[in-house]
This record gives sequence, structure tokens and C-alpha cells, in this order.
Amino acid sequence: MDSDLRLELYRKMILIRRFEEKTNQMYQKGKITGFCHLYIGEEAVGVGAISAIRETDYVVTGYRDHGQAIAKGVDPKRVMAELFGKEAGVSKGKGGSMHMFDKEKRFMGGDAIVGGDLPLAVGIGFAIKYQKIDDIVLCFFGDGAANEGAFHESFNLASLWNLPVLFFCENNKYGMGTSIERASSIEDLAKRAACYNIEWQIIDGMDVVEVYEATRKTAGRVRSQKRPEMIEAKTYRFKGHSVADPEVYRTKEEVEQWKVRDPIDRLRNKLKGEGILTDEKIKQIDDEVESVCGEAIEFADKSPFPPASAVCEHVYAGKF
Ligand SMILES: Cc1ncc(C[n+]2csc(CCOP(=O)(O)OP(=O)(O)O)c2C)c(N)n1
Ligand SMILES: [Mg+2]
Repeated sequence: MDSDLRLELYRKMILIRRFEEKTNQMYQKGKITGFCHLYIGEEAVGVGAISAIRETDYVVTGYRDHGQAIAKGVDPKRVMAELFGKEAGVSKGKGGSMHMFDKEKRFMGGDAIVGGDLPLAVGIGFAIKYQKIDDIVLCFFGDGAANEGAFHESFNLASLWNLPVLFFCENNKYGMGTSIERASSIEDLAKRAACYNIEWQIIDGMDVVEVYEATRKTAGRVRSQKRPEMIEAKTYRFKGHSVADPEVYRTKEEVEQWKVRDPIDRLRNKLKGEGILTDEKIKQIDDEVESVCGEAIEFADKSPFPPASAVCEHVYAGKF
């Protein structure tokens, strides 16, 4: 892979890491409230996969969505404003952390229901087929979501109807405080795809270049063959399930072992070793990213909260 592209992947991962660290700080300060799930440790998955599809392709995901929204090109300012519950947020401040949404960027959420985005991916896939266009849907979901009925229903219909959906499982070994060993009859979840006649593969989710290359090739097949496929990336979250998680279900040693595989450190070391990344360039990227995050916080802080009169807008029920 050429060095410019690898530098770009590195920059995006750093941006998301810093953005999430700032999000955590803002939460502790009381600027952000409610549920808030950080993506720290898993950046290689969102960045690698989303960078490998077209801008016109669709992304759907679960509630660990800030980083993926940014990777899809959603403005970090509007993501932070949404986290703050402000009117300038991508969902007008009414969705919060779990409901990032930007139709223009074809980022179709952000879903608080575990596995809830899988049927949405099938629906979008069906619309693409119906309109005879060549977009695809990249659908992220967790290992916990793979145990939901919606997973099986969605895989069945996507295969039966030949829909262009790339199902992407982020297997971070835990669904809240429950380890995969305690929740699933198999640990390699991608094998389930075979039951629905769907091609599958397992990749290293801590290696952004591997994620990018696997997604690029798979997305190409999904587009040309108009068939769903599944990728399972083995990954790990370095922080708790949400910001309010005491993490009693896993050992500090286990977390430390995974941190050795930090996707950002890995790529930085590789690029430094090849002479592509210098200390000066590292600092330049850090400074750039710092100012993007600082501006996002300032923007979010300045934006007003939505007015009380807007409470019945953008809801199915309408006025009552
Ligand atoms: C249908 C449904 N059941 C239960 C929950 C509560 N819940 C929220 S997150 C979560 C764990 C899901 O884990 P996973 O799919 O592995 O995603 P991760 O948090 O690891 O990214 C659960 C059970 C929910 N939000 N929706
Ligand atoms: Mg999980």
C-alpha cells in the first residue's frame, strides 16, 4: 500500500482516538450525559473498512458510532455537538451518542438496539437492488449482536435476495460484561455465514492495512456479484463498555496484552521504521488533530440546546 494512503489511515485513527479521549473528558465534566460508548482500541476497524469503500456507499452501525461517523466524513464539530445534546448536532441534539446520522454522507446511523442495524442494512440493500444502482451497504455489528435473531433473519434475506451488503462483525470479545465464551456456542462468528450460503473471512482487526485490503477486495465482489459477504475482525476495546463501566469482568493483564497490539502504535512504528513518518511529522499530525478536536468542543459548547418547541418534531407521533 502506498505511503500516502497509510499516512491518511494513521491520521484518521489518531483523530478518532483524540476525539474519543476528549469525549471522555467532556463526559467527566458533565458536558455530555446519558449513554456513551467509546471506540478506543477499535479504530483500525472503522477507519480501515470505511476508507476502503466509496463515498457513495452506505454505512450503518450500532451505538459505538462516533469514530465511524467521523471516518465516513461526518463533520467532527457536528458529532461533538450531538454528544453535547445541542441543536447544531447531526441529529439536532435529540439523538446523543448512540444516534449519529448524516444522510448526505450516507451514514444511516447509529442504532441503540443491539443488532437493530442489520435489518436496516437489508432494507437499504433491497432499495439499491430495486433501483438497479451499484452502491453497497457496509453494516457493522458486534459479537453480541451476532446472537440476536435479527442477525439470522437479515443474513437469510440478504442471501436469498442477492443483496449488496457487506456484513462486518467487530468481535471485541465482549457484549457489555459478558465474554464471548459465555454467550456464544462458537468463537469464530463468521462461520455462521456459511449456513446462509454467504462467503466469510476472519481478519486481524488491530491491523488497519489488513482491514483496508480485506474490505477493498470484499466490497469489490459485493458490488460486482451483487451478493452479501461477511468479514469478522478480531478486535478489542481498551475502555469499558460505556464510560460508566467498572470493568470487573476482565483482568487488567488481559487489557494490557491487547494494548501491546494498539493499531495506532503498530502503524506508527512501521511507518517510522520505513522512514515515512518522522518525529516532526508525528507532531504536526498531533497538533492538527488537537485543533480539530478543540474546535469541535468550542463549536458544541457555543451551540444552543434545541428549543422546547422542537420536542415533537422529527418523531413519528407528531403533535399530541
Ligand atoms: C436488543 C437489545 N438488547 C440488549 C441491549 C442492551 N445492550 C446494550 S449494549 C449490549 C452489548 C452488545 O455487545 P456487542 O454487540 O458485542 O457490541 P459492543 O458493545 O461490544 O461494541 C447490550 C446487551 C440493547 N441495547 N438492545
Ligand atoms: Mg462486543
